[in-house]
Amino acid sequence: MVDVDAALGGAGLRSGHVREYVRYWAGLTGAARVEVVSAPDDARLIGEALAAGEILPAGAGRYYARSYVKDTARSEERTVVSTSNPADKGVYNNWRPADQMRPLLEERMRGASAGKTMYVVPYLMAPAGSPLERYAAGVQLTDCRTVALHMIRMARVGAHYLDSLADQTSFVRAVHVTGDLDKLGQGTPGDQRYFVTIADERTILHFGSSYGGNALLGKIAHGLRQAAYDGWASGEFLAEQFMLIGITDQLTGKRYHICGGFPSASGKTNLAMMLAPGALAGRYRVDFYGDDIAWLRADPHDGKIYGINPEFGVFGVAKDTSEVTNPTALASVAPGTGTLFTNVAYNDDTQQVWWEGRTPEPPADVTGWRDWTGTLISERPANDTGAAWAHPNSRFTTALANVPNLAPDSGDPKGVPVDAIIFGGRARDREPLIRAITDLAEGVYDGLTLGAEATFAAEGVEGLLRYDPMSMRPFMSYPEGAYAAHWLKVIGSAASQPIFAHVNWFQRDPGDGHYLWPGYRDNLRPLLWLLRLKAGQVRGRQTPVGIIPAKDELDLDGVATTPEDLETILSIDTPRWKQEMRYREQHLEQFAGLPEEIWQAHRRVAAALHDAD
Ligand code: OXD
Ligand code: MN
Repeated sequence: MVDVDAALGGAGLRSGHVREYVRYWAGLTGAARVEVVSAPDDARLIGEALAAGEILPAGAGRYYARSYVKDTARSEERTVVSTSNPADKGVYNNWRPADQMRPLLEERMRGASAGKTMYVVPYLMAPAGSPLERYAAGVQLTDCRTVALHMIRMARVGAHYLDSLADQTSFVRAVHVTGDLDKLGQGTPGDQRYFVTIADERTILHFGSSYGGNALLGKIAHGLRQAAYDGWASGEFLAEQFMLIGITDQLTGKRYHICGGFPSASGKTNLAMMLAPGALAGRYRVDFYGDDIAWLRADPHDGKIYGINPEFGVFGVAKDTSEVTNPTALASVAPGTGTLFTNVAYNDDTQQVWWEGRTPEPPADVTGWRDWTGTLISERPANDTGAAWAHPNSRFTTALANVPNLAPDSGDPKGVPVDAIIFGGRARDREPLIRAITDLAEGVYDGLTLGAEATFAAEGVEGLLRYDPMSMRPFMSYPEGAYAAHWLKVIGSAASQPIFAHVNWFQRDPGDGHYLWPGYRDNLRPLLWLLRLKAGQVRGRQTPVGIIPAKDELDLDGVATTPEDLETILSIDTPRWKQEMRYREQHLEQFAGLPEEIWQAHRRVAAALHDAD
């Protein structure tokens, strides 16, 4: 039996509650050793992981890892939210009783770390001193060293974060056991994996993966699922899969902050890391706060909504990241940043990495290049030459401090006041470039009906989006009706409320399919319009689905667009919207206890569309 007290005491982890927790799981999983991890251990752990062949060098101060081939993405089907209260079952949270799931996970985890080290990773998902600090502390136990290395990049990691807690019991117990990846039947009817958040016990039990969102428990399981539940149970805050940016008008000195949710593949990270377009760069600066999670609370003193990014790093999708789409991301993973790449292509000889979209064509000389599975490109089977070199969900993991335009006040424990909340999904028609919503219930309604084009035709219904409420569908931890009510309560309690907007950078010409808006840096322009609208400097044009910019209100200096394309993205396709309203009704009807304000918002929009004829 491992001497847990000696290991924890030696590392300065004094809390009796933490010791009891570690003792229990070290015993159950049968770990051979226990080791506490703090951020300064990074260099040593990197050295050990290199020596063990778990990671490879990817140029100066960067590293590369391949995951097990059947362990490459977050698994939604195997993810469960548990509590002791059946009323917590929602449409999306895959609720199961805690008294059923805990024994099941304990059975899977029993003895499963035999012979391995259990890394004890004390962490904080918020800047220290945050008003939400009591919801931010956690201790992840993991039997995988690369997971510990990722956690050091993605969370504030150190024993002192736990020992300084006002309430020593208030930490999330986050247990990660990899299991024998070869024998878990991933994706088959006999799948052994389970990723469970027992939300009312603030306990996370993940078994059967050492990859990303399944294994870095501070991020999604704690930062989103558990925090959303805590925010609701305490009535204090919202935890959302949102990016958060700052915009500074260097002429007036005013600073603005915008957060917002985008379903996957709708450009959230690119937007979060956006720079001002050349023609506007002299006046506006865009600062980065976070690309994936924001916690929002109303401040009782000044009546504003404050947002914080609880994370410490970026776990970004590598595919399609280039000088054109996201130069900021490339700078953030430059040599010397300590970046960990996962499942991209790797060159044994040069230690370079590459992924689809990094450059228009893969390296011409394939010498030394291996794909993400480790197969030499030169030795790929003849029928396999067209397969991607990098996995589509390959990633880079880098600390926020490496992002060149990280906001100077990103570590402010209070967070930053939020001026606007935006939603946006990839939609080829109907959704204009931007429509602003000034009514709270209509804004929340818009978030609840957020969707993006499904990647495959959904049951043949043309125009049907895959709805992804607030971009939280995979992370919902409590019922949707209560979720909507909590949104109305938290934002409604602020004396000065953010403006809402829905954006879409992805409208296409129905004829030749070209994008009607250039996107990327130019996306700053509609956001500036939104801030001007909020300040009463422009009036826009009221439509049944919100206020859209009058053409002369958008600053288009230097934008490559045509008057025809602009006309389309600044107009409302009423027949398509009427069709959409029927789908929305079906979507919302699934949610028990949806507040009457949301239904009223839906009926108001439907009536306005009706009257628009
Ligand atoms: C996700 C992520 O899965 O951020 O959404 O990694
Ligand atoms: Mn995400």
